[in-house]
Amino acid sequence: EQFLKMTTSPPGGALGLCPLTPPALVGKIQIPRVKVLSIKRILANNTGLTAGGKWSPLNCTARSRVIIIIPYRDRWPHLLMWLDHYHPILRRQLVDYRVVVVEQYGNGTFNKGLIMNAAYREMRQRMDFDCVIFHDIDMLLENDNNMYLCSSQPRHLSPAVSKFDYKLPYDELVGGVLMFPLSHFEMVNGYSNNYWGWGGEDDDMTNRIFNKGLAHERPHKTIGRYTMISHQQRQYSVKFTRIEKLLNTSNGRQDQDGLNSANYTLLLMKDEPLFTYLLVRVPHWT
Ligand code: BGN
Repeated sequence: EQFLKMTTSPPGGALGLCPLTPPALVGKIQIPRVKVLSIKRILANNTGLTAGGKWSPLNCTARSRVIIIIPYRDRWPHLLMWLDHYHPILRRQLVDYRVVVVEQYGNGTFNKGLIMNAAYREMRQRMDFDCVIFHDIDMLLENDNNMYLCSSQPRHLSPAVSKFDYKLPYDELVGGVLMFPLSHFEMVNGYSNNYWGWGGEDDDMTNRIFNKGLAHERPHKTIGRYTMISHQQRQYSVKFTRIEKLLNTSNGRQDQDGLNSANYTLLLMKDEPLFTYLLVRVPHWT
């Protein structure tokens, strides 16, 4: 009988597609103010994950295979909160997903765009997926109807953030949580590698998206709501005028500066129980 079961329902194929609105969704999610977390405790609440922070639905075929890339620096407590918050949500959403945390080696000036490109390229070489989400570590989703599943356009999942009073600061903003069908992320040639320090790499991405004739969509502001964990605002490392200048000239560089030119060395890749960890070295900023 066991054999019959296996031959009549091969993995994936014979199962129906997962519902667009999974029945386990709860809608509004309470964000606890303080929570004592440890990897052990988070693991206890998230049995059934595969090493590397992977999961896929058992009883239906997921609509999309998603990797979530989190650029990381110096925020261990935030990472614990992220993992504790999102693993259960992603399972309720019946997403086939993998969580990828990418850290820049050393303490030189941070280059978020470059390490996000690096993580994308490394994962692309190693597995199949069709949807990629770039996720700030400090953003906690307040409503699980905001689905982590690609549609036909790039999608800015975080239009309403607590820090900005749940109002979009400007219409071109795509920072926070941004999702792409694979083909679109490759069409825009990923992120620019030229933004060192805080700020601007997301605005550059907006230019890239428009420049290729794409447009970002958004969930309704009642659903695309996030609590931003409070922390000290990072400072610009580069003169504001330099970032502005880069932004104003970004369109001409798009096809030479991005995924196809990301210069980095992968130092380590490790499947942790709750996430895949990548450590990359990037050139020094001069
Ligand atoms: C903008 C930043 C974005 C950031 C948003 C929200 C710049 C470019 C300056 C020319 N843009 O000001 O990177 O996501 O604020 O915090 O700094």
